Amino acid sequence: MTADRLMVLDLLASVAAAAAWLGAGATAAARRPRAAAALFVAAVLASLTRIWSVVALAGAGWWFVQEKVTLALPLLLITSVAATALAGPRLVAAVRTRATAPTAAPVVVVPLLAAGYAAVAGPVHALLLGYPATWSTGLVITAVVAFAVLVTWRVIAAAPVPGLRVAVAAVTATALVGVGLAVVPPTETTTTGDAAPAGSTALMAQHRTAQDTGHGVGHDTGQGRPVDGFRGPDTPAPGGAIRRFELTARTATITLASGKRVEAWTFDGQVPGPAITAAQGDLIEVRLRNADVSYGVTLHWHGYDVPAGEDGVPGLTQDAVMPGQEFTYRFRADQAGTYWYHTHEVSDEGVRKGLYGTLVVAPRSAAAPEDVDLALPVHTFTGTVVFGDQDRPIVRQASPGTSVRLRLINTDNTPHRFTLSGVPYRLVAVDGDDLHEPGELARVGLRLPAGGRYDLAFTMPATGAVVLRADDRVVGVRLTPVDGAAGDGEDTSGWPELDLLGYGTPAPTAFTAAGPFDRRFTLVLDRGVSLAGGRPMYAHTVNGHAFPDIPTQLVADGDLIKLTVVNRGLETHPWHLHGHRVLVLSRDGRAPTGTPLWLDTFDVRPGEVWEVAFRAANPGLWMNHCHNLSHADMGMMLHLAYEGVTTPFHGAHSG
Ligand SMILES: [Cu+2]
Repeated sequence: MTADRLMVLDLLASVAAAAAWLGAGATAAARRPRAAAALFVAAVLASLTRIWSVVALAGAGWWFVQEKVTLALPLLLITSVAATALAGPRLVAAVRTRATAPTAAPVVVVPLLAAGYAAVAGPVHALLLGYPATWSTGLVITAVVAFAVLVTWRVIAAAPVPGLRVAVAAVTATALVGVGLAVVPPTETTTTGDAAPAGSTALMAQHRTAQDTGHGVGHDTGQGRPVDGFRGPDTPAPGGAIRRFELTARTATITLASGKRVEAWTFDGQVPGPAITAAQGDLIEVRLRNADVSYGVTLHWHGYDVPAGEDGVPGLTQDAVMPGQEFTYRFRADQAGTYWYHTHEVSDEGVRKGLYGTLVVAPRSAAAPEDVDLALPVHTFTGTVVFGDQDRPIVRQASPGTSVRLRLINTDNTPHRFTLSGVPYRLVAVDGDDLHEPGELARVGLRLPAGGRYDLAFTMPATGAVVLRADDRVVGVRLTPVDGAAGDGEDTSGWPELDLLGYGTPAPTAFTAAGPFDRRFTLVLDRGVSLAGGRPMYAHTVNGHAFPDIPTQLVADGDLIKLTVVNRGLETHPWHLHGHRVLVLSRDGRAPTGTPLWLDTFDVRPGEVWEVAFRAANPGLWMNHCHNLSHADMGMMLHLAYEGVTTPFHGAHSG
């Protein structure tokens, strides 16, 4: 069974165990031995299922079972063994003799309810607190369970309970110690992962101090190099041109092809914003103005490894551009391929409402460009999937033999599944990077993570329509070799999903899974109640913390970094590191067998463990976050900082 299924099974078993133990206790108290005995059997079975599911889940990694093994299961085991020993024989006897009174005795009811309270701690911790269990949460939860047992005992017992006062005092003291531990800052850090390098403790301590100010990174104290000093050059590479663009952010009502009207936030009154194109080696210069987007705007170049001062993160690399203000971005188009830009200020709302556009850089190679080249940002406006600026199929005529490139860009918060029918094709690039010897594809689904890009290439066939669909139902593009050829091709919903880890063929890479790595970081993604930044919320957490309380990852220029990302939750997290592309080392322990995969956004699905690596070669301060921007907004983001880089800006809060 896969880890995500085991997680769900374990959750269901833990809820069932809690309900059955509590039900057994309640029916025993109500003098209904048959019902109590049946629920008792169900409770034992559900508890055994939990033990099995936790053992099986442990095979996926310690992260998935940490709080279960250290807290939830011991509580459940101790109480359910006691309940079985004390209540079990008496329930059996009561069913046999049909005597109802004995089942209401404290020696039957209290152990059954105690097992119920202990069993409740399992789903409560898993759902409300998440990873990891700490001494603090462990002591508080144990004390709460014990207190509930004592109160139950006192209520049910006809005679005084011996030692009750001492027990209540001990339980209260335990709870207070637990609360105290939560207030005292932890001494260990979870972010450095399994092999923190020598000297990192001092660095992390220094960082924790910076964090106490409410930010994850060092502020400008006159020492170090401010991040806004890392700016792009003002000349193109030899032979390149200067490509100048002006974008003005403004609110506007957009009318889609179907007549549907959208209250949008736009660049230049259009959605998507103006296409930015260049050839490799050109200098791109974009002057951003803000007319009336009251929250402010910035431009972040998604997947483009610009100098840090051009990265467009408000409160970290620049101040947001407020109405009436402007900011000019300048960087060399060193990377060829398909990228996109979007605002990073209140980015969940800003991107959703339309503040994005495409960035396509043509390679400076001898290869001839495709005859038909479409950049297709795919976006959802209030439930309507839009390709480019069209919510109706884009219909083109292309004569047989025409070469076609479709650049798919997922600008939504969740993945899309794309299918191309009517022609064999190749997936030639992912996240802007050309794949090595990509094979011919047909009748497969391509799952594109939020923020990610796929370039599809093919030659127009002599007959029939070529149809690009999103999510098997929305026809985005229909290319026909002759006028009048119609039809939307076949039903694609049953097509299997392509696994990129086995696509293409291997090629040498600048480094490999063998390292050696200068630093390793582990990010365990989950949900939990958080007060991060003084904002109470049911946060999306990283190692039990939410932004801005997640320790910053500190690196040195030139380091080779290994990043392990674990998803303990039930939602997909498209992980996105700014300023660097990462090489996939493994997913769930399996290394890629095909092309090297250099990604800037990788979907970590429930139960998955990804290992990726990157060279720290772009000094600055960078966001490292979930690109489901609503998750980022609810805490799932942190900073990656190069040693000695500071920021003069304040209040980075936007994913
Ligand atoms: Cu997420």
